[in-house]
Amino acid sequence: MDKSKFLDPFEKERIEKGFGKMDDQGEEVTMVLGHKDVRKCAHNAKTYQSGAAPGRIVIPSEENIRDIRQIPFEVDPPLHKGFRDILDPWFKRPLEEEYTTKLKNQIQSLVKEVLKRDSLDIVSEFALPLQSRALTLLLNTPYAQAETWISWGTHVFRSEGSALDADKANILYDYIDKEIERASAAPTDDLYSVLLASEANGKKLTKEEVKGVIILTFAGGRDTVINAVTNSISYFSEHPESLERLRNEPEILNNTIEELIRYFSPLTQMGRITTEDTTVCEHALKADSKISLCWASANRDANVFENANEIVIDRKINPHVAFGFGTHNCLGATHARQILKILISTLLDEVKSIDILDYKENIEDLGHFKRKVGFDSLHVKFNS
Ligand code: HEM
Ligand code: EMZ
Repeated sequence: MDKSKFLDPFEKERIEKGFGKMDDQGEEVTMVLGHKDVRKCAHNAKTYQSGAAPGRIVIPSEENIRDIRQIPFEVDPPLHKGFRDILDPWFKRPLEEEYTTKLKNQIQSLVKEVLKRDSLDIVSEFALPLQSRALTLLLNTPYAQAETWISWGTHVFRSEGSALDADKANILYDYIDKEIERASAAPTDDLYSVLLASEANGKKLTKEEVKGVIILTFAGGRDTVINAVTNSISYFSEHPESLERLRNEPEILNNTIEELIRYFSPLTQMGRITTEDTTVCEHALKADSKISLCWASANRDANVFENANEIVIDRKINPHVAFGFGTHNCLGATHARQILKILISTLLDEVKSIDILDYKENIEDLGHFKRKVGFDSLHVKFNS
């Protein structure tokens, strides 16, 4: 009963100091661990900026594998808002009925297909195809494109055994360049075409900027969604009583989804660069230092969450920061929430129980801290 247990490695430092330290390829990172401090720093884009060199705020830093700025993720206010104004309405489309119906069809047919199997790997044979197929709806591109994306594996910049993989990143960049040329020559109603025709901050988006947005939809929405789906399956396989309760009390489903996202926190942390000498948790930092906003730690802060290390499926007040906080809050959150909502509803209808047959944990190595973030593989059998 412990496969869906995700321990909090940050507790001691969070309580004793409020911050932790890690090394990222030779650069020291000060990790902000408490809920209040994380929100405070996320709110202060002036002192803690996102728009440093492309790739620098990601941990591990992606400076060596890309020089294209991801938009709006690596853009600071006030320009950031110009991009969000065009992106926000597009990323709310998952609430539309037509979108929901298509997503439901995709997920229901996937679940029906795997119900017939004696064993399957949730990561590569369920969560990855689910994520890739759903992304065709978010980008409004042909369904068949998902096959190409599935062939890239669970992370577009990383391959098993090597943290960052420039060759792999180039496959994605070449693909996106071709798609941008295609949309530019013959526009459709996909996200590429819409962005190519859009203005932000009084200027038409360049192809480079469109590329920066699209890279982010592939990179940011990939392992996060895969981990959220896989970890949720691990939880329900060990907690059939929660499936039963949700069948009887469907009104708590939204609370359950927020709680699973809080508990699993699929994106552990994100960096910022200090623009001036400053103090974080009474710790002095020079300008141009790297801090991280550790969402996963903030989400276990006992000052904010009662029984923080338990999954409380009907948790009422849940100000988690798993989707970030403030300016850069997750643009894909509506899509991710819809995926989980439809997935869990489908499990309630179709699945009685899930047996875990075999698994390999995915442990993030943050130097002093080791954090389980998901699974490299999770073999299960669904029982109808
Ligand atoms: C931003 C988490 C799914 C696209 C963020 C941030 C977090 C996050 C913590 C804040 C980063 C920061 O402050 O620097 C997650 C989690 C997901 C998820 C936990 C799934 C459970 C997605 C999906 C997409 C997406 C599906 C799109 C395909 C973005 C974008 C931003 C962002 C574009 C940047 C927003 C901005 O800078 O204004 N996400 N994400 N995310 N996410 Fe997600
Ligand atoms: C970046 C990041 C976005 C980064 C909101 O998070 O997600 C990471 O998985 C990617 O590696 O490039 O997109």
